[in-house]
Amino acid sequence: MKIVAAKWLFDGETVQSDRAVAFDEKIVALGAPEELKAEYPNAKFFELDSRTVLMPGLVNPHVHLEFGANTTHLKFGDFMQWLESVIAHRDELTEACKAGCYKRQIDAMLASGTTTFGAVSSYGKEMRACKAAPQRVVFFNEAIGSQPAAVDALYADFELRLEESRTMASERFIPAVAIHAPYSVHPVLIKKILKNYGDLPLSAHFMESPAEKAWLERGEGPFKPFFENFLKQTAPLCFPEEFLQLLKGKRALLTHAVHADEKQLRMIAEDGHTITHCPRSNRLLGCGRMKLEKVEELQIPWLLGTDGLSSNTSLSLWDEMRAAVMMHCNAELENISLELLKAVTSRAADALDLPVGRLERGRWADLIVAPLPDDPESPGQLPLQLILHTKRVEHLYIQGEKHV
Ligand code: MCF
Ligand code: FE
Repeated sequence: MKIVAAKWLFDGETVQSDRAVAFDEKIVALGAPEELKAEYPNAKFFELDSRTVLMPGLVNPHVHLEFGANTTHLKFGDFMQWLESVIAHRDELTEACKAGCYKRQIDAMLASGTTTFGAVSSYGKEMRACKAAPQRVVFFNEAIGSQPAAVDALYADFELRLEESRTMASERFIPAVAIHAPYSVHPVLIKKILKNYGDLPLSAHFMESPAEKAWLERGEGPFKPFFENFLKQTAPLCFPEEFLQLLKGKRALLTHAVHADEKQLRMIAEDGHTITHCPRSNRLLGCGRMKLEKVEELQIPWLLGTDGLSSNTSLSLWDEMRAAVMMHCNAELENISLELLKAVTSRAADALDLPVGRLERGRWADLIVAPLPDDPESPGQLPLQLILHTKRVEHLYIQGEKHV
């Protein structure tokens, strides 16, 4: 067993000082350093530098590793133009991203302190790399396809990938389901998937762009010619509310929700879903700012995701937190900083139903130590200072094993 004592500690909810954590694979106790030393005299004792913070490892619930080769291929600024560029470069980009490319992304996440990530996968090509990752991975097998005639074939392909991921299931590799979006997945396919795999963790993109809103709510906007020309489809598959109705009874992670209106947000709140906020992706794809204040007013739990390198420049949750602080420019600084730290630790763990994200007895010892540039003047500013300055972590443990 190890005991790590810290001048500063964030337990997933609050900032504390002069505390220690005793752990092996799991956290055994959180308490005053001298008390823990006395209680576990045989444990190895470490005292951290006072200019560091001990905290739970970060949880990134939404990343697409398949598009990790993108730097300058995809067009940023407008969602439809981005989507068209994804379709044009999809094969080339996914071909360019092989084992080394997945590993680079996994290592970058590790170096920045991410101990759990949710990998959204459309083809399953990165399954092995995710299985081999040191992190805990929720592997979201994605279903996509809107043509009724293709439902059976799409389901069969989805099922193959899902079942393959199931053969790899462990404490550190959790098979899960992603429904791409309300505009791109046929309701019959959604029903079939949820009937057979409704007990697995569930994620879906929802109300991301102005184009999605115009199409789903009014059958108008730039999605109209897109669907007519590419897929001979003249009307949307379902209204946003009908999509949410299909998910009723599940606790889904809904990604983006930038253009969800009050009624839809109320449904999300009532049905117990969570919103994964991806501020940099939203900015780069021309989707705008999610109304964080409305989401908080309705008490919808919100998480923070990086999305993939198809709509971002890094997979660091610290970069994402910095962007969130800047984007939500009317939010009170100390408050949004603390909320962001909770979003990437305790709230994300709760939403994924994983026993991590809090420094609490019985949880997996997925821990990080983040450096501070100097001694903080006041604990109230510590979350903000941490967010403003952190790039890499000094130490990282997963199930008590040191990886950084
Ligand atoms: O979250 C972003 C933007 N919204 C939708 N999809 C994706 C995002 N990043 C990657 N994607 C993937 C998605 O999984 O791009 C494809 C899907 O496979 C879009 S549909 C051609
Ligand atoms: Fe995404």
